[in-house]
Amino acid sequence: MNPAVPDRPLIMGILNLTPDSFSDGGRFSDHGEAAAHALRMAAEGADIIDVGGESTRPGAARVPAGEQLKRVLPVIETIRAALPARVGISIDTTSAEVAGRALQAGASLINDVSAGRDDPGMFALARDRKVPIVLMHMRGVPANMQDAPRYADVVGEVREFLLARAAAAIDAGMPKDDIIIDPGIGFGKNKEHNLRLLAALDSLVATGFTVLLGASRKRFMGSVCSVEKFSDLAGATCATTALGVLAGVRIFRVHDVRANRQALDVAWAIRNLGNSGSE
Ligand code: HH2
Repeated sequence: MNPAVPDRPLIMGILNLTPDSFSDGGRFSDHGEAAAHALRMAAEGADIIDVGGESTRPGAARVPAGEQLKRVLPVIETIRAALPARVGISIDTTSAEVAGRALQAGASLINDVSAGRDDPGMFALARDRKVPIVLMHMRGVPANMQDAPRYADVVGEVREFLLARAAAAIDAGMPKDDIIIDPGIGFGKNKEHNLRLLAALDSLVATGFTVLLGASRKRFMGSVCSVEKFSDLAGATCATTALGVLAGVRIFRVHDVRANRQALDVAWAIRNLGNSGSE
């Protein structure tokens, strides 16, 4: 199945190979531990494992391609050999060099939080290797993105940005079906911006592109629920997954796979009810 045009919603389990990710930093810096976590997420119902070697938390510093490769390549090779064939691997990077080597090692999807703006070679790589790419909205860069972000119309501006980046990918020769768009929850947005985007997911779905949602354990939900520990936000994340399924979102990037799989399956069953009454 092409993850860019799935026939049902998918769970993407997060595997952060970074010492400083904001909710699970440092947990999986050992390769064996990381591989075991990937297998556990697959057993809990992940359809894709998203492997990243660079944190994008607010204020995070850039990680050179060589260091990202040292972190991600051995793990991708190990998990590709061990994961069931139905489970895909995506590479979370804005570097075409890292993405290219990750594809060689067994990844089959590129997750680019810069939407192809960091590296001019990214669209050509995805086109030539015939793999789907996630294009995410971000205002600013991780180092400064949370410095009082402002929008006149957050939903409209995010949608226009994503359509422009999708058009750039298509101009570079990518097929429409290989493009996935993502509102970039938490990337240069305050709590109200994030909530407005979650309330308007259907307007992104209406663009006709497959939509990915990455709300998992994000800081604004901690403030909504008065929860301080990121790892206590599985329930909050499940609420966004259920809403997203009903709005037509097709990929959910999450830390807590088992809980979100349940939220997804129940919401999907509800979405698929016919209009034929109560029998
Ligand atoms: N969020 C994060 C990282 N990558 N990719 C997409 N497509 N969408 C997202 O919302 C997204 C993403 C940040 O979350 P996390 O992986 O928990 O933290 P970190 O970037 O610190 O590793």
